[in-house]
Amino acid sequence: MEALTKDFIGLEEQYGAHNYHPLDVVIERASGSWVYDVEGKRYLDCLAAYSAVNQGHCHPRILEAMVEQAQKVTLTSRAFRNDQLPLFYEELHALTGFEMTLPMNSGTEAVESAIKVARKWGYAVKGIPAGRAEIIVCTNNFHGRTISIVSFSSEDQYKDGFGPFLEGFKVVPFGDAGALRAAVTANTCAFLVEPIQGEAGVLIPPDGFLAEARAICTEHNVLLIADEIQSGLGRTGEMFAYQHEGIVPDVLIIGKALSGGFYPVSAVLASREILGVLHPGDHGSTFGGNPLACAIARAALRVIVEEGLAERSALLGAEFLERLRRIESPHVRSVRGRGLWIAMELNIAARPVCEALMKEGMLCKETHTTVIRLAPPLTIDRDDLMWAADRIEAVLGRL
Ligand code: IF1
Repeated sequence: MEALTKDFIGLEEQYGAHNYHPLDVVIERASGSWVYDVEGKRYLDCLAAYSAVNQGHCHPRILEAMVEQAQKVTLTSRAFRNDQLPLFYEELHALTGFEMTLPMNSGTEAVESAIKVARKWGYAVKGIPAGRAEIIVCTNNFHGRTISIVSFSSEDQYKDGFGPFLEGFKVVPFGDAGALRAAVTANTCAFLVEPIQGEAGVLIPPDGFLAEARAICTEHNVLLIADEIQSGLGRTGEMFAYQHEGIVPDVLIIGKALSGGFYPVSAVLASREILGVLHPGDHGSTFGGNPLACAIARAALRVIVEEGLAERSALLGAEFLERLRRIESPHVRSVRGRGLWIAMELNIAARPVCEALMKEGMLCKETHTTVIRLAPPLTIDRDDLMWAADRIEAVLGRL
């Protein structure tokens, strides 16, 4: 390891909380699909900050919007109105068809907010007895890390040492519509689901699962809440992953690429009947809906639409998947994916493979010990993508 890199890592290990185990690359700058470390070495980014930089790093149009807005006004608080928030609302409505938006910051906050809205809707509209609302979630879910969200995690580590936990959640196997149907009671207010599970390793549910979940929710007056924080905004080859099954959720949660990686921006979208349960003082956030965030998000959405990033994801993703499936290696168990969101399931530990790929100039991250998750910026060049596949083939061939 070079001296400069070592110094930065030393400081981080000494003064920072050790809640991560990052690869030992210290990034100093980035552009498009490429990042550069403090030694000046470049790497192809095949993670895209877990899909927060679908638009590519430091996209010039988003940067310009950010700088321009930062010179005008950055934060007003919601005590006053600002001129960016209404335009952000209007553009989100035009893009998604949802009637209303609740602006927040991190993805976790948006999920928390959706849970609050769903419960309140359950009492105020559905008529669930006070304090009895239930929300159904899936095994292997990942929706964030607050106490309420880890309360319904099926991953032991995410809960270990953080109790006592919140009540009111039921867990059903991901992809099992029968189990969902059986879990619904008169007190169920919502079913919260990732249309494709990210942290679980790009797990795609059986065909028809979402459509059936939609039907069950409609039949029992249960809100279908889609967490598209990672799967949304082009990643899977559609603007939103729920479009693959031709359904529309009642509540849509977005984040990550909503800012193209410039700033934490998230949102909860729903109908007037649902978001209308919130009245002044019920919920809020100092930074949520601030003019800087809104200007950035507006530019980030424009880039996704005008550069056809969902279509790019579908086309390049299909080609990449096919190329990866042609890799003949005893170490590869299976390759799955949708759009430019691909998981290679290995028969060996994935971490050393990611470390070897880093040495070859390509960055990606393991999940669940044996899975390599690939999610490059949707703006990636076709040649760079094929180069990445060659690197993976070479590294697997050497092991
Ligand atoms: C980390 C994972 C990915 C998410 C979905 C909500 C959130 C996330 C579907 C919360 C966040 C992030 C969190 C980040 C790494 C990353 C991740 F491995 F942890 F699960 F992408 F797969 N819903 N996912 O994927 O959004 O508050 O973080 O903005 O290090 O925890 P957030």
